[in-house]
Amino acid sequence: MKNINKNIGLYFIIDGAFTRDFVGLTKLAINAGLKIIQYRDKNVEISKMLKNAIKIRELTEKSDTIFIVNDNVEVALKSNADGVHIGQKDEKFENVRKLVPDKIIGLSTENIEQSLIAEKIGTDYLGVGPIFSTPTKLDAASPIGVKKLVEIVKATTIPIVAIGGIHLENLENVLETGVNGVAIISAILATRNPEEEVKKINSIIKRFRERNPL
Ligand code: TZP
Ligand code: MG
Repeated sequence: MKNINKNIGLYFIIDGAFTRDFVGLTKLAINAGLKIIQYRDKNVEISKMLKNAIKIRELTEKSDTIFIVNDNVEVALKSNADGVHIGQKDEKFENVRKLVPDKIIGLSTENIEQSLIAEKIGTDYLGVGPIFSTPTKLDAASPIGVKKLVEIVKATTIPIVAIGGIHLENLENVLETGVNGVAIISAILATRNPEEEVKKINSIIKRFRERNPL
């Protein structure tokens, strides 16, 4: 099983609401050297999700790219993914840990209280946000902004991935908060050339890390 570390960089979420080219985008992610990808697919039945997850697993298996399934523990288990990402309203963390004792478990948090609890119960990483407003997740809480994100980064020690409305123009401001990674959907998938966008994002992160080593 692959382990998560603090050097996350771009955490690319391949969201079925934006694309059905899971194979092409997974290959793109692996070729770009991404540390983590997540498969998110809110509007399909479990059997379809499992089929796609298995394809993504096949491609990521022999790579260094960690593969996380959003929301669904069963799909994560059956596809042999490296981990699962759950939200505050999903299955309780303790139950998920029992089901997947050896997998990476990420938890979404929106504030400092939730983040401290998540760290205490043994979450492997946090997805904190939304940082900025985003049309991608309509039921998301209000944006917390970078100041609150800094507070959460300072108060916790586990890896943090910022999420929500992050794009090329605000990426550096988000990195400056001290987060380990940035989760991005629409700023990659709602563009004409996702490969170009991934390259641009990667080069901004690389330049930032050269000046601000972990
Ligand atoms: N959780 C909080 S905001 C969000 C999720 C899944 C959506 C992020 O998508 P985008 O397009 O990068 O803003
Ligand atoms: Mg969820």
